Amino acid sequence: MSLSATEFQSRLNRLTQAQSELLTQVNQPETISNGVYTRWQNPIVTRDHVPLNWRYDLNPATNPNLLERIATNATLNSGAMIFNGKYVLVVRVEGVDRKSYFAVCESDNGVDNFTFWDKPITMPETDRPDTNVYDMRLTQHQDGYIYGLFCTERKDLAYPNDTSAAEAQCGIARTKDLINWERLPDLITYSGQQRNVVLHPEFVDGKYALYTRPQDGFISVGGGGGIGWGLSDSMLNAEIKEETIIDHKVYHTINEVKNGQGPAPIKTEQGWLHLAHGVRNTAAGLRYVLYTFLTDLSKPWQITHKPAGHLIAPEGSERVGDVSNVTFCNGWITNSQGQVFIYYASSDTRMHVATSTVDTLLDYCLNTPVDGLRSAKSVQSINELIARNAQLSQA
Ligand code: M1P
Repeated sequence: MSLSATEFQSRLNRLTQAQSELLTQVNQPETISNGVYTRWQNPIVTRDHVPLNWRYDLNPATNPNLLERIATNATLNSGAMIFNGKYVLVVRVEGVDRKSYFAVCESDNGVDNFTFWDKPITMPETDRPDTNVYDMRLTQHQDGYIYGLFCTERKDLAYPNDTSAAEAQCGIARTKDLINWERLPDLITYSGQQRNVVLHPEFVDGKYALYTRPQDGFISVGGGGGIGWGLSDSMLNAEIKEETIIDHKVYHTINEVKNGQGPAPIKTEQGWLHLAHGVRNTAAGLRYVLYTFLTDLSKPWQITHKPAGHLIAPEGSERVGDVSNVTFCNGWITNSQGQVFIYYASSDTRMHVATSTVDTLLDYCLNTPVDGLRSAKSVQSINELIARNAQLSQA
């Protein structure tokens, strides 16, 4: 039996009202923080933010019971930038069919009321169509274009009988308006696969500079891994002939298994401020955390400061989702007041924001002890701090 016209309208009103309440909800910062950054209480983009007309056939003649026709599974790993004075995210929206696509949403203040634009991005394909596209890093480049670098995933044809054998490479597109995208050929490197590739915002030695993450296989980086660096003459046929690892995987650290550059780095007076993710294995599976480091202003491939351990790790309800125990970030924004908005996804399921400032993150990078790589060194750092504090109380 179908809904009556009144019941149909009433169900539609309830759906519309619930979404409107979600989209206009005011977000508040957590009251306690570590001083380095502040988490905000509500997730900022969830699958329930996806517009109703992307999900429901609103015609009573063809959908008399107002069933959801195209459901969303998750909203996660989003690129970010200021665009036309708005805080804009290019969200990875994942359907229940496991296919991800990109969609822009915007907010006036960067912490709440994120609303999707009218339609998802129609991303042109190359001659070899993508099976799945995800995790776009946005870079406003010195050349005047906004670039979106993302993972393009396709069936690995070397293993025709293995239905989970996949190949990840770096897809590239550019735009001026975030609506019309020009798809460029995928990045060529001489590593097996690539994920987490990010375009540096400035030319280096007159070339385009890219952060890479070479990997032997789709999930396991194998002998590869680490955050890489390479130059390309052009983005029209981007090719990195020489790839150097600038931030290695290291035994018994937060990035023992793999790591990857997050968003494009922020330029500061003290160097380029980077955000990345590090992965280690546990009995409960992989654990993804976020960490920062600073590189030299004129040599962005040289790390000058790297605090020990993670900046952000999954907490509370963030710990649970489609892929639990994950924080992942590929978008952050710094505004004209030097505030930094870190847009991170928890457990491959929903988007959050944490705020800080450029000065605070620099202080964190410059003054946090480095990883001594041994328990004894960690204790030494604590004892040195206790001693300095003791001198304070004696003074
Ligand atoms: O599931 C966690 C993340 O796994 C991958 O990241 P990485 O290549 O560093 O392992 C990506 O699939 C990412 O989208 C996902 O969030």
